[in-house]
Amino acid sequence: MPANLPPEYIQAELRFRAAKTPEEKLEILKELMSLVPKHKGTEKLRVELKRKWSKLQEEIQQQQKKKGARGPAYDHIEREGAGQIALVGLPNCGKSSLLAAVTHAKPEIADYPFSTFRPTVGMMPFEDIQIQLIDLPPLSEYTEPWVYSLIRNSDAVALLIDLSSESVEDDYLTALGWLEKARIGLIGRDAPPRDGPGAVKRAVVVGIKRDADGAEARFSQLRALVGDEFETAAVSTISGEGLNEMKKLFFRVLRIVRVYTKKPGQPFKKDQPYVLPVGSTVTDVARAIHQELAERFKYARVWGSAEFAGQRVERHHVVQDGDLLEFHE
Ligand SMILES: Nc1nc2c(ncn2[C@@H]2O[C@H](COP(=O)(O)OP(=O)(O)O)[C@@H](O)[C@H]2O)c(=O)[nH]1
Ligand SMILES: [Mg+2]
Repeated sequence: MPANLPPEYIQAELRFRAAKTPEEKLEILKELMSLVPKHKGTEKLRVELKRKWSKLQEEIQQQQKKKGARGPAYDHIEREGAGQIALVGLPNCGKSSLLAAVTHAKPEIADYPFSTFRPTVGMMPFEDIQIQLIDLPPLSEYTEPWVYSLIRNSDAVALLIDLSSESVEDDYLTALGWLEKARIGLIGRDAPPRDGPGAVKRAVVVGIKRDADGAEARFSQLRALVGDEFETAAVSTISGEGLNEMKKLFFRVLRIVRVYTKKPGQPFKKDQPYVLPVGSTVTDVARAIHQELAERFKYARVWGSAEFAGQRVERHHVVQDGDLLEFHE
């Protein structure tokens, strides 16, 4: 064994030997992999660890097949709030820091890769709604299938690119490459809907660590590469710059509208919106309140998207974000 391994590695190695289940071993192995310094002298060791990693993966999969198990419990995360966005990116790009910056969640943040083993969920307040964010382990050759399941099940993806990296363009293409391998395609907010093969997710691209030296030029490079395909924002989780703009993009990529309702004769009060997909009609809003109302109402008055405030509109009128509706039965 090379002599220059950090003491944490030796400690983890001891725990690895003592671990009983392959799942336990796998967790510790990931730690070991993150603790090995990357240089020529550790090359053999890193190959050896990767080999062990594949073997353990296989072992776990075999076991699960026998048990008929469907994989870990976090294959699916219950949707909460107005929509669910998966934070996706290469190791160490700042996913966990971003979650911590805009929600109350406390994910583990570290300056070494593979610090996130499990999904962590946080609710991001945006104006009068909450958007659910999922922090995930990074995209890499070690990414476990459940990570991709969570991405597929999300409403949209935020692809995070580290602006302190010397290779933003490569990083971007590498990240897309991993997703593609898992049969996940990304499209922009306004792209026409597209069918698989595999899953197709709406996405935004977020350049992170914009406070780093040279980040501005790298963000320009990234934007040139992304073109019109995705909306982009540049943020720093340290200074907080760009976070507000990013939140707006997150809201936009979910393609939702907020609609407020009131009873005839009641005063305006903008709170507790109904959240519906873009393209929803007045009838869809009524249905969100009550199926019976959807059948029963004769017309609605709309403040916002109608030509005149309080204009009477028919059932198929498409509502816009921020509309206020009054149903008449
Ligand atoms: N300069 C700078 N560093 C950041 C920023 N966000 C995260 N980092 C650092 O990047 C490293 C990786 O962060 P982490 O959130 O654990 O990344 P993850 O592996 O993608 O979850 C840590 O050392 C963070 O302190 C940022 O906006 N600016
Ligand atoms: Mg992390």
